Formats: sequence, C-alpha cells, structure tokens
Amino acid sequence: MSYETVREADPAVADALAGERQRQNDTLAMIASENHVSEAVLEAQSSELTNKYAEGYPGERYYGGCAYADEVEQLAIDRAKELWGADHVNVQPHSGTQANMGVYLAMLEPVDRILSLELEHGGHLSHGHPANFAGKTYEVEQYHVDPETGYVDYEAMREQAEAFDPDIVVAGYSAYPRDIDWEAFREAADAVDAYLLADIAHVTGLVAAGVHSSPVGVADFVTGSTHKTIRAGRGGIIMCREEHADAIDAAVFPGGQGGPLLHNIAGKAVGFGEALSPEFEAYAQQVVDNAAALGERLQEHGLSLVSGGTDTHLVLVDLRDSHPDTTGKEVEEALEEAGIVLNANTVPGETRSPFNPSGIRAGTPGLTTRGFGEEACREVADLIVRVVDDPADEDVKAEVSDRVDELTDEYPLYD
Ligand code: DSN
Repeated sequence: MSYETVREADPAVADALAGERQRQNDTLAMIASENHVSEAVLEAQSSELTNKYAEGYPGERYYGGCAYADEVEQLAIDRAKELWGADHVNVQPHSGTQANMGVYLAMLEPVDRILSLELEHGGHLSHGHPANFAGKTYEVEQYHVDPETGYVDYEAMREQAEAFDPDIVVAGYSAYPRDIDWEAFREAADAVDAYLLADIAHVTGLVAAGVHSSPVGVADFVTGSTHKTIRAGRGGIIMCREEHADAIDAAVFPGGQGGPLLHNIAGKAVGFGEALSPEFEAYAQQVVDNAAALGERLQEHGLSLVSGGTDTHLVLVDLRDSHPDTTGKEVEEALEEAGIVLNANTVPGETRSPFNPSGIRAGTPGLTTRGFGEEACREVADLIVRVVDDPADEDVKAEVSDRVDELTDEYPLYD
C-alpha cells in the first residue's frame, strides 16, 4: 500500500506509517500474537466502511444506508461459521478482550465467580486479573500449571472448581505452548454447573485449520481475536450455540459497544475467506512445524522451554536455568537491536517482576507468513541464542543484524 496521499496531507504521520512498514519488512516479527495480513486484508481495513455507522446486526440496523455494511458483516459471519463450525458467530467485538467482556456481560452478574489460569502461568488479563475490569467486577480464583511439567494441572483445576463453585470456567491462553484438553474442562465445569468459555485468541488459525484441538461444540462460548494465527482483519469474535445467540448479541451491542468497526469487519471477512483455502491449512501446519523446529534447536543450545516443548505456534523460554543472571527484558531489547522482535514474558513460578521477567516468548506465525520453513527457523534459533549468550556484545548484535537483513531480503513481506 502506498502512503502518497497521506504524505501530501500529513507528512509526519506518513513518515511514521512508512517507518512501520519498513520496520516490519526489515525485522523478524516473533511476537507470538502478531502476524502479517495480506495486502487484500490491509486494503479492506482501510475502506470507506470506516465512515459508516451501523449499530445493530445485518438486516436489523438503527441507521439507514447499511446495505453494503450488511453484506460485508454477513460474509464475515458466514465464513466464520464455516471455518470453525460454529452455530452462531458475532464478529463485532473490537478485540479479544471485548469478546470476553461480551460473554461475561451476557452470562454473569457482578460478583459472580470466574475460575481461570493465572496470568504468569500463561493466562490473560481479561480472564480476571485485578487490574482488568474482569478482576474488578467478578470474584476470581485462578488455577495453575503443574510446576514440574508446565502443563495445566487438570486434576488440581477440577478440585479447585469443586471447592470454589465458579459460574464460569475459562480455558485458552496467551502464553501456553501446549494443546488443551477441552473435555477435561467441560467435565470440571459440568460438575459445578458452570459455563465453559474457551478463549482461543492465540490459536484461532490453528483450530480453523485442524492443527489444534477445537473447543467448538464442547465449550458454551468460544472467543478469539482475528488477527493472530488466523491472519484476518483486526478485532475479536464470539462463537456460541444458538440458544445463547440473542444474549451474546445484546451483550456486544448495545451492552458493551456502540457502532461496529465495519472496516475491520471487512478485513475479517477477507481474511476468513483466505483461511478457507487449502493453502491456509498448509500454512497453519507449517506454523506448528516451525515452532517445533525453533524450540528443539533452542533446547539443543541448552535453553529450557516451559513444558519441554510446544504443540502450537509459540515457545516459552525460561532463562533461569541456562542464564540465571540474564532477564527477559535484557534479551528482548538486545534482540530488537539485532532485528528480532519478540517479548519478555513471565514464566510459571516467576521470581522477577512482570516488567523484567525471567522468560521470553517467541512465535512463528509471522515468519511462516514470510515463507520461513523449519531450516530457516532453526537458523533463527541459532541467532537468538547468540544474543541470549551475550546481550551486551555489540559485535554479536551487528553480525546477527546483518544475517537478519539477508533473511528479510530472501523472504520479503510487503512491497
Ligand atoms: N496482547 C496479546 C498477546 O500478546 O498475547 C493478547 O491480548
């Protein structure tokens, strides 16, 4: 996409936009929640639908002039139903957090109880962190991963559910590298007559492609974001059975949001259309294969992975065993200087502050979109380890940066 018109109108913003495009082209995006959408999704997201108000749902709007808005939203809904096999889909949530908020608003009263995974064990703020509306509005208890294995401790979660008697159990995470036993959560929720919410924000694309187990049909509600592994327009989504459709729709609008962001919904529709192609299944499988290759090579270099590996698009490195004096933030900053962008992350049993935690999280969706395969990901692991071993060494960072330049030239992104 060219920013010529923006440049004429507003050079300062055009400089920043062009700078960001260059940054994405010239660096390796390994933040596990990020990806690179297609030019078609970019174009759809910047369409004139940004001008349109369309409170309501297709065919039932509170404004005139909604014919094309209806078409676009219905396409997004229909494609999402096909992708995930859901009975009912709401594509209006502005983000994954807004999607979770929609479910809570629909099904819970203030002070009702949420049982969810603790943030530093891989959970998400919107699952009930005290700093988030969910933690302020509901009574929250959190379950954990087993400190030995790094896997969700299903037995302890089940016992905790029985003791706490939650109204909703939340499964699905932001920094958890393993597949999820949705049925175990279903049983735990059923035993205490609670709803089950599966938040598949990170793995939407993997679930759609069948390379991660699906909670659709098992959980009462499935939420997600639409710009991570699924690589569509930015925002959120809620899926549920028909019996909850009206409650969910009313909770999203007018319950928690006003006008839908139809330009983003157009991007969702285009991205979902792309994800229905056989190529997307191959992409999702490659994302998982690449993460496995990345993780294995990091382990060969002596780094510890939480849970000992990955089934998904991400690896979570606990630096405390191999590099006890190095923090995740130091590594994040040094790697960014070298052109590899990932994030410092808390790890289970964290002993440092969340601002300077003991781990790093790395994902392969962005690299895979660029065309990286397993061999290239193994080389990226080698580059990461060179920097982890000595984050202050300027010569190492310069050498890694030179190699990143070659790789980004070899696997180009946007024109
Ligand atoms: N911020 C996202 C992540 O990085 O996992 C989740 O919302």
